[in-house]
Amino acid sequence: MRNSQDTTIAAIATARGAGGIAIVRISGPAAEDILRRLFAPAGGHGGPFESHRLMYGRAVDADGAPLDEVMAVLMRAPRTYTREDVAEIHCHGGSVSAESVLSRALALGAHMAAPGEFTRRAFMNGRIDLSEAEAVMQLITAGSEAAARASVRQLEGGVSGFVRRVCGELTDVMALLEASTDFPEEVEEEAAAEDVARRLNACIGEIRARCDERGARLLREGASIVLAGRPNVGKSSLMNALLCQDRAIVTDIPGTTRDVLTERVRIGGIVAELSDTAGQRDTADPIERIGVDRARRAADTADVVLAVIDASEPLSAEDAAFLRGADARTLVCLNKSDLPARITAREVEAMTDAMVLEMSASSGHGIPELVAELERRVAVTGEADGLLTARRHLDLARDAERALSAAVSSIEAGMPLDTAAIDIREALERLMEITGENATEAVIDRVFASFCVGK
Ligand SMILES: Nc1nc2c(ncn2[C@@H]2O[C@H](COP(=O)(O)OP(=O)(O)OP(=O)(O)O)[C@@H](O)[C@H]2O)c(=O)[nH]1
Ligand SMILES: [Mg+2]
Repeated sequence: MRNSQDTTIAAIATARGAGGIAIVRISGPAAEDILRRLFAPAGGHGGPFESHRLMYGRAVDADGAPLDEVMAVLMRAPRTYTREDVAEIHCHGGSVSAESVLSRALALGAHMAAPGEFTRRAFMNGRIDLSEAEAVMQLITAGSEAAARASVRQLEGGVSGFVRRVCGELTDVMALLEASTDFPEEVEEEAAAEDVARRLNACIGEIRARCDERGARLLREGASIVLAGRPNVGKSSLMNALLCQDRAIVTDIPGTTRDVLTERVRIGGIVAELSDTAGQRDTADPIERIGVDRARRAADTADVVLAVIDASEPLSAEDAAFLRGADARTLVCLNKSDLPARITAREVEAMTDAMVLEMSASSGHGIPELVAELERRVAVTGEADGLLTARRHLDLARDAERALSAAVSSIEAGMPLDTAAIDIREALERLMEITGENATEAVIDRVFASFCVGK
């Protein structure tokens, strides 16, 4: 990695393609000098640029010929994204203008920025910690409102605050342990051990409360909801009703759907993948059989399985088998409530612990209730308290939790207190890796490698 003290970097910060404006960003000690040489403010005043003030003028090439009509701003350190001098040139969108301004900045001595290098400089210069830097990228790639909210909270120090608090407590505990090993005559060992174990258990509790693996996965990847049931019960019709569009083919021929058909929907502030599947039945048709297998696999890994039953027909052996296989993920959809009923919700409820909802894909009756129940099931609880959402953070927090549990066990087994100290130090190191205080260059490289250029 270049030494960020001496080099100046530049990149196009906006997405490629046609758009209203494109922004070239420059950061480093030469930012002001480069801006002066490639930007001519309207009115041609020769004085120093005022910091943090947007100026109108032209970007010019080496001969002073105009490249584009632009807005430019110089932001002097330290009140900037990187804590270095930063210049931004707002060009017209599309690829040509920003590319030519960027080329000019590079010709004037800037280096092309590596992916995430601006944010890396913000981290290196101590403006943000590693978890906050990661939040920037999570926010850019968030697929739902809930994921974006969690990223903003992390960006505002939600994760860092939690790490700092637990590390502070563990550092205090370490001091207590050191006192009891250094001055054994002054510390009552048994009372100290009890106090340490109690405080470590409190830290373990706090870490566990942040590690909701399911919630984190739902935020990162969204929930998967699978429509399943025997042929012709109305799975594809319900898919279309939930998507509010005519997506899946619906016919009165059993076995219409052959493959798994997946669409993204927004439910309860998170993104969900809703899948329609082939009707479950024994079949000699090899293509349909593959579809039936795929349907089973999709249902096996889903967060919510919508087990669809046709209420206008007597319960079949396949329906009964389906109800027997119901688990906590299952929601029974008793469809075709607009037709005369051959099965009632009460009869189905008697056969399963799963919730049963009556509905009609044709008339829309019961669909809002189905959506509300789906929202309830895929909603992420605890996010307001700063759930850890990044895989890296969860793994480190789990390692820390394991080390602390080992410390508590050794104290409870009556081992000397300095044995526990080794585990507590291990936990401290893992936690500090989350915020980057104790992260190796390799870890930092890995984090920033996933960034886009210009951020
Ligand atoms: N009256 C009524 N008919 C429905 C309802 N839902 C679906 N149907 C009809 O039932 C038939 C089968 O619907 P589909 O949605 O194709 O059923 P499916 O479960 O996807 O069937 P496969 O793809 O064969 O497994 C069609 O003729 C639909 O119009 C409903 O709520 N009420
Ligand atoms: Mg279908």
